[in-house]
Amino acid sequence: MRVLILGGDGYLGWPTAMDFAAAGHEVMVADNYMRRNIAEATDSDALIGAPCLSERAAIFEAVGGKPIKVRISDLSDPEVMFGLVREMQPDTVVHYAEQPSAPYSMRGFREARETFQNNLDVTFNCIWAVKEHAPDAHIVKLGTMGEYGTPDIDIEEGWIEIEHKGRKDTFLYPRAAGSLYHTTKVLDTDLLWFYVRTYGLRVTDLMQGPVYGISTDEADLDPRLCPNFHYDDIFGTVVNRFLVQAVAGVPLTVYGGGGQTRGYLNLRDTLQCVRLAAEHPAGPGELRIFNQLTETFTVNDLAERVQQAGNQMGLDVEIRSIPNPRKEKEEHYYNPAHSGLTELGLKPHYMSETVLGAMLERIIENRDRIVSDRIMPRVRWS
Ligand code: USQ
Repeated sequence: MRVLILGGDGYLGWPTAMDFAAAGHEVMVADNYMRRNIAEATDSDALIGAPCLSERAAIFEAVGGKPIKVRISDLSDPEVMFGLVREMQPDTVVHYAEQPSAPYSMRGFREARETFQNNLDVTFNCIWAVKEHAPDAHIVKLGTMGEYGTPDIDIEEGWIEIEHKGRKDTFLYPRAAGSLYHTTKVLDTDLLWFYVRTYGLRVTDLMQGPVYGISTDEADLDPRLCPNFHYDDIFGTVVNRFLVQAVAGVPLTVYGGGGQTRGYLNLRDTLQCVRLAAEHPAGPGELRIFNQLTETFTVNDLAERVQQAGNQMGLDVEIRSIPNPRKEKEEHYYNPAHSGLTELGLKPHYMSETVLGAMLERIIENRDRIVSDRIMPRVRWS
């Protein structure tokens, strides 16, 4: 397949590009370095520095033997997006090109507006570029489990049948996101659904939980191919943060009561899910939605697992609840369906002590680069 990856410099975008290329697909990545720029502006640089995209592509070609084409350009500009799709004629467009941080989107008006404009503009341009120039292409869009929020009923895979006054119909599952960032993904889903049902586009929307991990088959070929591993309060996801805190000797930052439950997955499983979705595309006029997670944990469960893995390696890991900077339920029901990707062939890599131990080893190798000031939350929801 010809695969165009929007947001190919990100924590998920770059490993995804290498995974598709290694599997023999023709890959082009596009990115405007928004995450790098925000990381620099907010003093949130990743633990291990990643070379620029063209350097990473050259390193990957040298050690992995597969080319990845690179475009540094702003996909919120319709001319750029249209030009890329017209020129490449992709079979699949993987869309990651969004500002992905919930805390950044809640920092203030400028950051909220930047998140809102970028995320919606890129999705809108992607839809129109495909509709005009490659209408058979399959869009694989990264959504988030956070679109659903934490309702007091089971979470279905995207859709729900509702019976009302004796009649039934199927609707998008109700959404109630907990940050402006997550809300932009709700709006993306609605936009995609409108264009799918009106123009017969083919779309898979992946509702993904927080991802953890640092290792993939291709990233392990050379340390310079490592994904952007963040531990700061802006871009770091909770498991990655806890592991760095364990190494830095900082008590694990459980926000509030720690009963917040989410569906987690290993970075390796993100790659599997996206490729499975791409290699088994949605049909014309179909908005297919998968819940992309493999296990659910409370924040307290995660802290205990990291503590255990750390203790096994001789680290003295403390857990400490701190006031929750976010507005979210700290005790709630959580039961999301997630069978769709398993039915397509997903083989999960679960969060074992071995997996956490291997991540800790990698972090210990880079412990001199940890900046403790990036760890405590700097953004409050109110
Ligand atoms: N949390 C802590 N302590 C920390 C960091 C986080 O207790 O030091 C808690 C949060 O309050 C939250 C949970 O851990 O309840 C998950 O937080 P997170 O920062 O790992 O995840 P989140 O901000 O929701 O966002 C991340 C990605 C985002 C993706 C989302 C999936 O950054 O791009 O969409 O995970 S989900 O959470 O299912 O919406």
